[in-house]
Amino acid sequence: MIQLKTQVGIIGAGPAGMFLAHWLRKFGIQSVILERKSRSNVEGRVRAGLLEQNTQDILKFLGLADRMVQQGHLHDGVKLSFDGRRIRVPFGELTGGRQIMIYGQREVIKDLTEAWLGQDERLLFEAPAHEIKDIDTDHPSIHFEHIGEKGIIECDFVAACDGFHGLGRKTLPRHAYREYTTSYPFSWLGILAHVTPSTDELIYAYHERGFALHSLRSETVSRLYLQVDNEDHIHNWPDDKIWEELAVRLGTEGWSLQSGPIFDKSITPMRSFMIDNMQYGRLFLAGDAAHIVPPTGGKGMNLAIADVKHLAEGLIDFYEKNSMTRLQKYTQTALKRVWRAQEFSNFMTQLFHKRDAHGSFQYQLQKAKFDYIGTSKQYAATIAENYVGLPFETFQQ
Ligand code: FAS
Ligand code: PHB
Repeated sequence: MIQLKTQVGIIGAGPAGMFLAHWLRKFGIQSVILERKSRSNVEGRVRAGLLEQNTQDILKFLGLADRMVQQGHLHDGVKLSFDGRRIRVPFGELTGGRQIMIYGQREVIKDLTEAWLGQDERLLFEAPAHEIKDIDTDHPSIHFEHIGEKGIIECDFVAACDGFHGLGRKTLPRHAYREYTTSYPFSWLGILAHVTPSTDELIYAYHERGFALHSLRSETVSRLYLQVDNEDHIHNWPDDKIWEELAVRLGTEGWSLQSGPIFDKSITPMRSFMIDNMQYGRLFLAGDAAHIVPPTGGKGMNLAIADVKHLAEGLIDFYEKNSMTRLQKYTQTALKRVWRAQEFSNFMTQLFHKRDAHGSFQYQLQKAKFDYIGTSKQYAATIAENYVGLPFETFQQ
């Protein structure tokens, strides 16, 4: 039996778990991280790519931003297309200088994991947590298994950073929260390809054949997405068909899409999900464990990190001032941003995805919104400020 004792037991070595562990360490608070998958599995996941201004600032605050600054791509605007007409929404002039950084989630995870293990801190891979006990006492525990051996972590707090399919939300008493969920009648087919990006900024495109997004990872790797039906299958999409469809949907006058060898492709369903209570006793949820947003707004990972800021500050107050006030308000504080991100992600998803017949009433509403972004600086500013990430002060009124 592995017996560990710490201040904060963390389940999950994704963005939420790793950011929390580093933030607590910066203030001398001990934690142990349990991760059910292997290190290579976690670091190999192809997921998000867009870091909000807040996330960039937090990485710098934690002293973990060096590689992001060297290898990331700062963007000062985004391109929006509708039926082949393209406009640009600038960030800096509309948000007082805030920008996004394109730097893959897997790179962020590699940086945080390397830094954590380099400090000889405790992180057990292939160590699934099976049960969280005594969350309504001041001595909760996490029961896990690691390479065939049972284990227990005794701690003051449990942070369930274990994603949508994790243990944390399942441990909350069912009466303690209300669930909200919306599924969308489409999915995203995502690819990574060895080809120089055909754009210097992201392109979100509505087309009568469906949505497409051109993102990137480096000067030689492009990241692109296509709207597909939920029942579609990756085997229906050979590389040349993907490139052909992307070129049509992203096309605009005087522009062409470069193609290249695809080295990763997958289909991800779209959903909005959340619960209205992210804590119970000494158990706290952060990130996808408590909420899922459609990736159209590039919010998923950034929202997880925003939760961590509030949870870390609450835990620091407990250990430094013996105050539970911030922890008691954690859910209330975090949900303000979560609802804002849910609304923005839903707005971007409804605006750019094909749902009704071309020319239908729904289509005309989408086109009217798009046209308004192109003519109203005020409306464009709402898109810009939500996209780069609203400052934390916004929610402190
Ligand atoms: P994560 O799911 O990243 O991490 C949870 C961790 O907990 C996992 O490593 C899991 O193995 C571990 N775990 C679970 N149960 C456990 C247990 N019982 N014991 C121990 N460990 C356990 N967001 C964007 O912004 N843009 C995107 O383009 C985008 N694309 C995505 C594509 C896919 C396929 C998916 C699934 C998500 C995507 N997201 C995207 C959202 C994604 O980036 C999440 O928001 C982000 O990973 C959330 O981080 P965490 O909350 O840490 O959860
Ligand atoms: C990505 O680069 O993977 C990405 C960027 C913006 C999004 C979604 C995904 O909205």
